[in-house]
Amino acid sequence: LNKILTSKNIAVISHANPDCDALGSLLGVYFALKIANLNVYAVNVGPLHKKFDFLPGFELLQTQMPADVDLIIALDCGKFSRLGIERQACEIINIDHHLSNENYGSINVIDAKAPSASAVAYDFLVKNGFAIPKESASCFYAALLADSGCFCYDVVTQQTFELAAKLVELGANPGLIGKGLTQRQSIAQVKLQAKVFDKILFYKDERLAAACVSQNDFISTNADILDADGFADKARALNGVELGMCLRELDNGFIRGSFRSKSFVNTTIIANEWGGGGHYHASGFECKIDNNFEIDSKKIINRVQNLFLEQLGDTKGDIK
Ligand SMILES: [Mn+2]
Repeated sequence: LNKILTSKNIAVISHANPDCDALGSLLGVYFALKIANLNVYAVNVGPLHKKFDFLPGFELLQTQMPADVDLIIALDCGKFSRLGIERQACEIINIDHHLSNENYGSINVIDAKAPSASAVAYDFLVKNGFAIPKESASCFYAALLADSGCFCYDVVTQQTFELAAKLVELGANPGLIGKGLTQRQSIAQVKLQAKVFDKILFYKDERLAAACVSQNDFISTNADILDADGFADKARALNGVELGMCLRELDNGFIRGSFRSKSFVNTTIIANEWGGGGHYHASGFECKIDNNFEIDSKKIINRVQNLFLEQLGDTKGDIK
């Protein structure tokens, strides 16, 4: 606490390619420190997708780290390198819920059982006597809603709803935030989805579903890379599918892979294969393209099938 109160300029930051938990946790902490009269910057290296502009304070986000910062508070980020910034001389408070967190902070506040980084951040602020303004409550609620899969994941407990209720009491509007998060698709995104799911691939008795999105798919539907966010979730949502995956061809010669499992597959083990990471039910990686997207996708999917089977072996008789 002293570190926070004695710092002149604090940067609150979260991982590159931020999701709703990253930005919601970041902005929630930002507003709580702001009303405590601290000098604070909201920083994320981006890219910042406008679909998150329903979050209070979205317009305050800056993509460059200011030079005069003497404390960094990192949120929802398991690895220092994912913050996308240079090593700083100043101290870091690392607030997160990734099991794989590398404890890169001078203070590490990690709760791998928490449904969202915002839940950890909320506890941290309250324990240290900070007031939670309405804007923080809204941002924390949005982050909680997103990272709990709209309260559908196994991490959701009675405490999750108690936290949600508390955030609503503090001023979060569930209807507004829920619609902001789930009912603002662009037509380009829907067209991209139609195109990609028209050619979705199934393996292992249709328990593994793979959606592949090439640069050509993005261009022909006028969609951008972030419009494919959520495709792995949609693949997993299919009846009978245990593991949903999405491979995207980025415009810089890389592939981004995302994995989502329904119950027994530990997706962290799978993403680790390509140097990625994440959570039990959600993980991802990026790797350089060797040949071309089609050939590399096939290779990755083949490897995933084997990793899937290895985990299936551990749970024999457990699944349908
Ligand atoms: Mn998170």
